Amino acid sequence: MTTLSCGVLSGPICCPAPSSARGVRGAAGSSGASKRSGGRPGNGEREPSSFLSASSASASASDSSTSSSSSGSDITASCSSSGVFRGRFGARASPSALSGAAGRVGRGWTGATFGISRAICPLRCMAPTPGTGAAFTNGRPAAGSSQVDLTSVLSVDTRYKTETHAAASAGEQVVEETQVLFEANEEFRKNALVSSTEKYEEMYKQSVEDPDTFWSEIASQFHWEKKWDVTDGKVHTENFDVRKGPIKVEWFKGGKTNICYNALDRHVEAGRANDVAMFWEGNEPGYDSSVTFGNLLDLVSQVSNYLRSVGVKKGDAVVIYMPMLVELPVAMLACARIGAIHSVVFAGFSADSLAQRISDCKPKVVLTANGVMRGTKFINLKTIVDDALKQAKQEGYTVETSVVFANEVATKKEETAWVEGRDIWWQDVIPSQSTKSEVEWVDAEDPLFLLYTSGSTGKPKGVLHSTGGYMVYTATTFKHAFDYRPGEVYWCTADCGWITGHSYLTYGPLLNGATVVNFEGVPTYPDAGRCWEIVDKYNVNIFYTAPTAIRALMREGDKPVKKHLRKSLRVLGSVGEPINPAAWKWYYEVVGDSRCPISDTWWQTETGGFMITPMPGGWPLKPGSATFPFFGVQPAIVDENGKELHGECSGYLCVKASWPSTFRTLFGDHPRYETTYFAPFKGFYFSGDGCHRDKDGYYWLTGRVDDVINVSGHRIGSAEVESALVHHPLCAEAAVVGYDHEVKGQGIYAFVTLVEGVEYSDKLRKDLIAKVRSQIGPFAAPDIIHWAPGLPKTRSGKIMRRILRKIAASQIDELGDVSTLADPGVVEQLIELRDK
Ligand code: 6R9
Repeated sequence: MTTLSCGVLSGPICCPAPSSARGVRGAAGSSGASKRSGGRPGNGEREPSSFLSASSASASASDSSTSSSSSGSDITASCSSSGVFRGRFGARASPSALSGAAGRVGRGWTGATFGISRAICPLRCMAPTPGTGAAFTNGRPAAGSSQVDLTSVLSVDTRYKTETHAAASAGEQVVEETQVLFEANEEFRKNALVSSTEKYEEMYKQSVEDPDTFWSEIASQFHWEKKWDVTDGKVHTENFDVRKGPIKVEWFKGGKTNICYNALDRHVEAGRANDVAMFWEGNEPGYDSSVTFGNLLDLVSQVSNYLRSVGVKKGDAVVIYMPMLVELPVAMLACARIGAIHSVVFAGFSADSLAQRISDCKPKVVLTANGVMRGTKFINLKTIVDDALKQAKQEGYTVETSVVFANEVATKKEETAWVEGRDIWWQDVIPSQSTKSEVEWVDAEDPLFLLYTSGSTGKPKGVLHSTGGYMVYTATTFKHAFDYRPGEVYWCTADCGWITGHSYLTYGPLLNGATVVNFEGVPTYPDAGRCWEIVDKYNVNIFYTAPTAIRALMREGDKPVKKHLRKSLRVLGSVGEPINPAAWKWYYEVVGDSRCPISDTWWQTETGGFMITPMPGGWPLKPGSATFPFFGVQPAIVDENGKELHGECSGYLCVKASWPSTFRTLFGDHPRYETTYFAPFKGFYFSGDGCHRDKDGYYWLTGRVDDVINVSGHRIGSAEVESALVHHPLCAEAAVVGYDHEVKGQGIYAFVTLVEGVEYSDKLRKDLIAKVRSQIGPFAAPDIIHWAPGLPKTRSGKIMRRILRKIAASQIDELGDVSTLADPGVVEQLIELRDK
């Protein structure tokens, strides 16, 4: 048996102070925020956030001075060609800032090479189409361009209809940026899975021209108890066009398989039972364990047998609210093994959020733990679950069984609140189960999991993924985007509460038989070198994290990195938000010693797997660009009228056709699935992101264009935060927007109107923040509360968020036309109150 998550917490633990208000980016923005630092979540307190929320990491030094890098680079950088970079951070990178890299190359980046990248561009029609891009200039609507006309969409959320374009126009600053290309050296390229642009081009072409053959060949490498149906040579059916009927996507229908079998049994049967499947590293250094594929299969089988014993059947939902113990992926795989649908809720969400998700999917069982330590902070998960189950009961749904993992490292069993008859200790019921568990063969189209994500309205969306296509796609993307080689150790820092933890901590790597590192803690505990200590400890070859974590670590300087060898690192990855070139360069030069390509992977909860991503060695990288589409992905950049733009352009990022892991619906709300994603631009899946394609065909994601704020890689709907704020009895109205934040990417900026006669005070500010923490979770707490006696509204009563975004960004001279406001005087008042 394995020794999992046991031991006793010892010794005093010190925690670095959280970042101060200096974390706010933007000239005037920073001063405003610093005056409001009292409004931030409690001093010295660490957020119970996932690793990806490195925002709460300690910070001292300002900008890290990136050391000029060492020799021995495997990836070489090439010299610059001027171009336009559209990044959220807009900071001008002088050519000299990047010249260290360029200087090492000794090979000029020539037009000839651009020729190659143009040739490989899957959207080969690179010549700008006159007129089509006219509405945008570098991602912004050109002067005089028409406002987006989304009024024709099928009942899309009203706010979305009116605000999409405003958000896009309020978007990123466009700056001239020197584009430096980073190219893998000969040796790396020679051994890469996709070793040349020609190979990519050839495979990409087949994947879009004949997706059925392309994906069937890959799918055949998995175990199928029964092969899928083939109709007229097709293994998939789809309708992406609301005008042609209901949106529908199916891949490998009729095929019977099991993702757990493919992720575990298949490797055990191939003689790999004793190979390590997962290294678990606890929050506290010294607490760790390793689990072989054999161990993992035993554990999963035991949990699945238990679930069966309490009546969980194929198609039933199971909610998992657990910290990053080995038991979390185990619980997911156990559900998959018996055909149950898992719904993992990030163990940083509040009781209210958990209750909402429980009431929505009505699980028979909730799997949880009594508590967890994250850094120096103890989080009492059991009381949150108790609260949530009470709330769900009041709303009419009663959970019969709550299985509680006794996490002795964090808290004592005796100190855990208990509801007799409902609660049961994990350790009392799981280890006694048989380690043999029959596999439930499910249809490729049977649901695998539900994962809630924020949208532009208050109610989170239950994104539903099915089994077969998701399995094939996550495995294939993992392999290619990280150029994975058998035997390599891979570390993804994401929590399983987010899609990254599903697709690239659990399913993708395990399907490939990779050894995964699962880390319970935070990147800066006990110090800023923790990540690199872990990299050396397990000889991590592939390291995948989020820009927010990179920025937080970068602020600590190079020393904590250089203290550790990091020789094993071969490929780095980034996910969750656009990575600004300064962070990219630091990650590349300091963390990767200028040796490791960075896969900046663009994708979403909805897409299930990588959509636009580098394939290391396949083509040169541009810092901040996710580069090119994955096999089978057909991106389209459209203008506000839904017209596809060609060549160099900016607009709304859509996808033209299905890919195997397309989400199939929103749980219990197919109409919302259609109106949110397929109605805005007819014939396309709309991602909600803005995007620029440069003259070489590289894709640059520029952030959300809807009312979703991306805080430390976590999607938070502004409506969700607003709804939490107005729950406070003294809050009359709230409007929430995002603003640039140095570490978190975006911070939450809330304009709040109090009820008549109530005095604005610091105490109230804290209470409002506390309200959001308790309603959604600490990671959604507003960074800034801006008192607003009035909000800028049109005569029809719609809040003009465009103006609020400008005020939040201190771009007062860019407010634009305010004459259509019911009361233009409100704007003046808000500007005056900015620092109050
Ligand atoms: C995987 C994940 C999705 C949103 C997405 C976009 C942003 C993710 C990105 C990126 C630029 C990248 N995003 N990866 N933006 N470059 N490499 O994060 O899923 O939580 O659903 O968020 O995150 O805005 O629309 P999810």
